[in-house]
Amino acid sequence: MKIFHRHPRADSLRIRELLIEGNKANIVATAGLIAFGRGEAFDYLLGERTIKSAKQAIKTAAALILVAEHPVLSVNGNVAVLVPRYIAELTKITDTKVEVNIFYRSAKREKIIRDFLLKAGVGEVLGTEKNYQVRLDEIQSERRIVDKRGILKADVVLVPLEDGDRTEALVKMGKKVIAVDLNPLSRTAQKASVTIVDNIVRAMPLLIRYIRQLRNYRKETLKRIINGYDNQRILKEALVHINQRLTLQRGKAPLNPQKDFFLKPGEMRSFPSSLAQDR
Ligand code: PTJ
Repeated sequence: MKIFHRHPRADSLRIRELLIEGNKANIVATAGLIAFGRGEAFDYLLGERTIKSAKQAIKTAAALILVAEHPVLSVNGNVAVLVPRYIAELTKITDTKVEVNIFYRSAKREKIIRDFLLKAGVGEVLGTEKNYQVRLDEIQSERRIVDKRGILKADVVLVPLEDGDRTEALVKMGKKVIAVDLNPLSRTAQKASVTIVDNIVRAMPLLIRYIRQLRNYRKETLKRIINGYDNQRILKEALVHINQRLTLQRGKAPLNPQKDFFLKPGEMRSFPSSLAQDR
């Protein structure tokens, strides 16, 4: 599909196209298209930009990756198609290992994602070789199968577009978990050690920039950044930001959503009341 660059939703349309193409290539799960719909709605509320609190989370994530002994980036279908070049760059400028770990798991899809990442310039992709796979009892979903050389021994795990169960389990195992999730209310966002409330397509390039900036800093300085970070405050700031944007919109809204859209149980109306008055 041709996307006009001046279209007000051009970025969003481009992401949709990438995901649709990725779905046709069996990289993105069908549910991955729905997952982006949810993310997109939150991005709209955030104003489709990296807010100040997200920048602070990204800076802390950069510091965490730099002080880590075994940092690992867990890649699913959506993440693979949206930011392949930045995944490759992250592995070049840090010791981060890349592991394919998917929710809608099939050996065939894992290998397709691995090959896609290798083609994008990632040197080594973990997670697909049976002899290195182990099962984590702490996790219920198919994501429990992890690589001995990767997530199992990681001290810092970056988990973009994640489900809550695994984040909680990884934190319980003593790992620092960095989540990227546009929904500040999701269980992943609430449970992670550092939550980047931003679109992965904006967060990854900025993470790379912060890593380049911080990599010559002394470890003590990086640790100070990490120790001064408060994830609950960052989440609250994202919610305050959304709330302020919604409050500013009030008064401009043509309909009163409380009055017009929330029906009582059993009530069925074909038209919102304010429209019905005009008929
Ligand atoms: O490739 P698989 O099989 O591992 O499946 C991947 C999906 C994404 C389908 C799977 O992890 C899933 O079902 O995720 P959820 O539970 O829908 O959660 C996805 C979260 O990511 C939601 O909270 C969305 O708001 C958020 N999200 C979606 N797109 C983006 C995003 N966050 C940041 N950037 C995005 N582009």
